[in-house]
Amino acid sequence: MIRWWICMLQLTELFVSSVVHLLYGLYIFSTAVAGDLSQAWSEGFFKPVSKEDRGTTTTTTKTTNFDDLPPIVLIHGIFGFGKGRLGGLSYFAGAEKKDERVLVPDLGSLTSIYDRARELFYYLKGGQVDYGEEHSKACGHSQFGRIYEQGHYPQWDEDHPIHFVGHSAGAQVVRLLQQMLADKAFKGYENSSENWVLSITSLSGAFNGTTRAYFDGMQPEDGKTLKPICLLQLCRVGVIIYDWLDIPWLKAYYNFGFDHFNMSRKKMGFWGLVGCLLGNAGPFASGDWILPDLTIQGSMQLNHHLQTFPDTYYFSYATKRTRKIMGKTVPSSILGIHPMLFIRVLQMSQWRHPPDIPPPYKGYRDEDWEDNDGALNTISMTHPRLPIEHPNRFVQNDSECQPLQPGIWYYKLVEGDHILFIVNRERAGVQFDLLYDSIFERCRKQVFRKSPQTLPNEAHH
Ligand SMILES: *[C@@H]1O[C@H](CO)[C@@H](O)[C@H](O)[C@H]1NC(C)=O
Ligand SMILES: *[C@@H]1O[C@H](CO)[C@@H](O)[C@H](O)[C@H]1NC(C)=O
Ligand SMILES: *[C@@H]1O[C@H](CO)[C@@H](O)[C@H](O)[C@H]1NC(C)=O
Ligand SMILES: CC(=O)N[C@H]1CO[C@H](CO)[C@@H](O)[C@@H]1O
Repeated sequence: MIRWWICMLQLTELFVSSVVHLLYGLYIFSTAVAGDLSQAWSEGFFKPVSKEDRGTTTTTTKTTNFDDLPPIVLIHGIFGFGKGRLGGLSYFAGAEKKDERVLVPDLGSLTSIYDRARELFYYLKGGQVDYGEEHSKACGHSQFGRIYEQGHYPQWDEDHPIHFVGHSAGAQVVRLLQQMLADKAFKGYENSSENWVLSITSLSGAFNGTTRAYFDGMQPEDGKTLKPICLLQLCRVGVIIYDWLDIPWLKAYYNFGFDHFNMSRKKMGFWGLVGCLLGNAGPFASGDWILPDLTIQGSMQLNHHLQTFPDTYYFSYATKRTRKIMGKTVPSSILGIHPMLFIRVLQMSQWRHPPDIPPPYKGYRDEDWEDNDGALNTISMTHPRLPIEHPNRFVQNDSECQPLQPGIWYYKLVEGDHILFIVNRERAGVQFDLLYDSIFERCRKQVFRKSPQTLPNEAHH
């Protein structure tokens, strides 16, 4: 009887969280469509929003006088999208307009950290995405992907380094890309080095995994496979069908990023769909998608060979929406937390690693992982701690860490949930501007390798 109740409770929870997530997804989607339609309406004719060009045409005309300025590249996280996807909607809620030279690449919304890092390189340098022979074979996808006729920053090298700002999983993408540059992992670019990256800013970065992955359906045993009935299973089926149907306008509008897996009905037919659904092929079969990279086990594996480099500047904002009341960790607010995240904040603050399976690492303690922002545990967001803790410094007041030193993760704690600083800027209010202004100002004014660049508008004086 008790078992039955627990089972019903779990199914109810699954139902509620599926509905909440689906509604939020639909809400975002319809906001994007409505935004586009109203824009088309006001322009007096319907002009389909084409993928790449939207941003590039405006930036190229703009950037001519800003050529000396290193770009600031904003990297989205899970379910994220870059400029041109979802019409005029901005993942970073328009923060990209705060500076003359900002790029917002689209790296696929559910692809693995590895695939995103490869994609990002070619987005910047130009050329056809090469996922690497070994990796592609192991994961069952094409070695070559999308072609970027024109790189967004082809001159990128050690003398023309870049600032990166990553949200959530985006922070790991940038770290992996930097390691790949150091390892000279791109064919034909044997000169690459870690110093192509001038600074990395992490916003709620997923450095050491999250216990939320287990609530959504990853098995805590291995951090790689899915539970038979869970939110992620529904998501998996939805994504496979979406990619199989391959409706061009819909995919141009929103893309999970699995094109290199050839899941379209035109390519794999009906039986291919069955094979994917049964788990014999596709990203979910080989584990080459984002969720396995977000478990504690997956992050440990990833982090194993990621370094913090001595000549790069690192800054991190860890978010938190919990507090301690009489020794218990609970959500710090009811109305302040996004409805989609509230249940998860509560659940994550109560997470207990199943006692019958070995802990993910030696010295693991549930209480370290209680504080969270509804998607990630706060402890995971401050700085990389794997396999040893990387150099770091807690910052309370921006003025106390100047001048900034490279090779150290400065981190701040911010009261906010995981999506406070993205998609919708009204929620964060004045905090939104304070945060992004300080990030952009740091990139432009405090972080240099050689001599400070002259800002174009200063040069004219
Ligand atoms: C996917 O399709 C392309 C051609 O459309 C082919 O070159 C490639 O080998 C295919 N990849 C896989 C993994 O089947
Ligand atoms: C690599 O760097 C060296 C020295 O910095 C330079 O001479 C050489 O042309 C570079 N090679 C490539 C392929 O860029
Ligand atoms: C930050 O530091 C400045 C100068 O040291 C000081 O005036 C200010 O009160 C500090 N702010 C906080 C929140 O501690
Ligand atoms: C914050 C935290 O607990 N980090 C852990 C990440 O995983 C490694 C496992 O090797 C631990 O050593 C860290 O303590």
